[in-house]
Amino acid sequence: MRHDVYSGYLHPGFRPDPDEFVIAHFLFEAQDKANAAQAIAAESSVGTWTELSTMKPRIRNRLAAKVFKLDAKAGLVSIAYPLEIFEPSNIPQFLSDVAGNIFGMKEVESLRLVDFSIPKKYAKGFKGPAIGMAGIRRMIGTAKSGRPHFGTIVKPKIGLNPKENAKVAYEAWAGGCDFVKDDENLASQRFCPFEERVVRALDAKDRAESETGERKMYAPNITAETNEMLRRADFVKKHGGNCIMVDIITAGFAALQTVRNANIGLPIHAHRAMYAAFARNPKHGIGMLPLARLARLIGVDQLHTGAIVGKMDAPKKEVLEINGEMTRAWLGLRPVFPVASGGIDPTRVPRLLDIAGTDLVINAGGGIHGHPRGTRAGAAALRQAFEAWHEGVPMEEYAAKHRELREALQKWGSRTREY
Ligand code: RUB
Repeated sequence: MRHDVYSGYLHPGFRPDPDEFVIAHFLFEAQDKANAAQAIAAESSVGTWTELSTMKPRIRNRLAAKVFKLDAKAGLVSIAYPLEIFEPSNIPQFLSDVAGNIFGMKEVESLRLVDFSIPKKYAKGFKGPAIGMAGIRRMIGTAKSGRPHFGTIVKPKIGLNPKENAKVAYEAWAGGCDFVKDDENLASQRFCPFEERVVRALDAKDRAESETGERKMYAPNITAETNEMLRRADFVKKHGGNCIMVDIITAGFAALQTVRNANIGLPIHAHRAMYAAFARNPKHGIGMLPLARLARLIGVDQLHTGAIVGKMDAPKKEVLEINGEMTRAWLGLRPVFPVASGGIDPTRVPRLLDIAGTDLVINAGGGIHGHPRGTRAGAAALRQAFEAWHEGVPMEEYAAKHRELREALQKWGSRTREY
């Protein structure tokens, strides 16, 4: 490949105005870093592998992306894209620019989108969370206490029929869960049709609410073809539901945007199944932070961001950074409630809270339904683990007077030290 084709994209002294440019930061490896950095800028804006007879100075001068920071030693490059190259309100087009062909270019050996920023006026094309963390806290009644929310994923993740599903959900709420959700691969299979599942689970929710005096949430997974998702979201709304869940990565950001833009008025719980295909390799792909920013921009209200102490790869530093970004002010969009999920059981709760604080939905599936005395006891143990932490009492000491936590410790306690 001739190198000079990619020349002219380096602008070391340039300071992009954050109100006029999209700015993306990449980590990368390449034989010739200066050339590769320019190849990235070119391919994601006006250029390609050869000179073009069709190129006009007005195009090149106005629309070319600019490499304004290059640290060849660290393999870091920052690129500024003029806002004009982005269609308002179009996330797929945003990704085709900033995170499109570039990952497969021969000039780069590996490339990872680490973070990005966008001008406020571009952000205005997106709705952001309709309810957000504060709104969800108001729904459940935890705005004052600021305690974490306790949730569960009905398990087994597939296979229960609607009646069984509702029974498990009821037990979880009755035991102390605020939140019950479907799992990512439960949609509307023959053994558990969506409509019947929702109706029965919402009946169970009403019953649990009147028995406990607490407000509860249920997030049925509406993930499907986009029109079908809208139909399912509408069904949930019409039947008095108070949340919907979308597998945001497998469904796709455009589909998520369609759901959000339909203004259903229910919080969107965002499961991130498949995100690790982009984000797990620390050298290549799209990091969870940029994915989380896109989800917030479009408008999810709760987002899986990693459990740190659980079964999934979720490095502490990265999760804390994402949770921090999701809950702080950003472009006037409501904060998103971070969800810690995957391999959580009651015995891991104090450590999780020490690390991640209380602005958290703590979700446990196996860690509740795997309790020796079943779902209700598992949910109670999860809350007891929080109470112990909240009161500053060592878990083992608290467990002496709390049977459910004691039984959880007997089953899982020895594994806690692994993390
Ligand atoms: C939870 C579970 C979820 C994970 C996904 O079940 O498997 O799908 O939350 O991971 P369990 P992440 O509690 O039995 O492990 O939240 O990191 O995306």
